[in-house]
Amino acid sequence: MKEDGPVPQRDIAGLKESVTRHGFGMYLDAVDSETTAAIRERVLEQAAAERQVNLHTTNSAVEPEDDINQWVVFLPNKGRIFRHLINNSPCLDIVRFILGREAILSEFSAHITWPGNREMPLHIDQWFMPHPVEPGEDYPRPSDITRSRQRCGEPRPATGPVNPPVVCNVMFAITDFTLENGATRLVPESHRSGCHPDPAGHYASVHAEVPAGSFVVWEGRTWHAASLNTGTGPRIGITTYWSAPFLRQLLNFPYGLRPEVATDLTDHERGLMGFRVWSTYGTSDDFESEWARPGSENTGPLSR
Ligand SMILES: O=C(O)CCC(=O)C(=O)O
Repeated sequence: MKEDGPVPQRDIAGLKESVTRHGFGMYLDAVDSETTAAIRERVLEQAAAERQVNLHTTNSAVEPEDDINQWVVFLPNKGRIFRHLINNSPCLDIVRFILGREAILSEFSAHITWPGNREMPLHIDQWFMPHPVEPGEDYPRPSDITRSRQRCGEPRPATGPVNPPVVCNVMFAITDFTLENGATRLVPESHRSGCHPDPAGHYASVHAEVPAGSFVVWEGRTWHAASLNTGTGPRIGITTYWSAPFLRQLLNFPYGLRPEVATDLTDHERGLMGFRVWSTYGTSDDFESEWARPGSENTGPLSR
């Protein structure tokens, strides 16, 4: 189904308007063609090698039927070239517009939709948020919330309060995104509905058709999914998924980065990846330190 939605653009003010109004937007020429080609080559090489040694990641942890789409996860460990994307100014600008200045990177992985894939169900990324309640009304226990037991409804603006976004996703198109190859589809204005799509429902959506080097950005409440790849080649999107600094990161960068990568990061990148203490949260020893530090540097048992 088709629906009116935003158009791809080069204007960051227009992009902000689009995200506010529709819940998503598309930004052209974010990455130059040479860098995009080098990133594409590295992703495809890594994806093939991971498949060959059976270390590849599919979506089957959350979608048991979907074993064709492939994720190349934890990109900073798999090539320095990927770090261009988290230093991309329009990306950081729109992330901070949506989440504020202290947003952190939560995931950084490539999603490859291969021809013959399964349809990904529409979903929202902040599925873990408890819904707003009336004073005195019982509330969802936050640690009991699951991806599948959710309040579903129509993608119309709610009549009462809804949660604000606490995450957002900037997905870089590393190949062209087309109707045929699995471009992300999104439901305009669903971010204001305060509910989740019904897995059995059919909703009007827009395919984010953009050339390689662009990005698609959606905020955490917007209904979206990768679509079917009926073409002949892979569609590659790199997701830089960002969150409020009080949320647990989807990828645990401070723990999972290879040591040679962690030491090569700039302070700016370390801050983005969650090494910086936020208002005492994320501290690893000393409440007054600005940075989390490895256990080897922390105080152990002392005696006088
Ligand atoms: O690959 C895509 O187009 C969308 C991926 C997605 O839905 C997600 O990362 O939440």
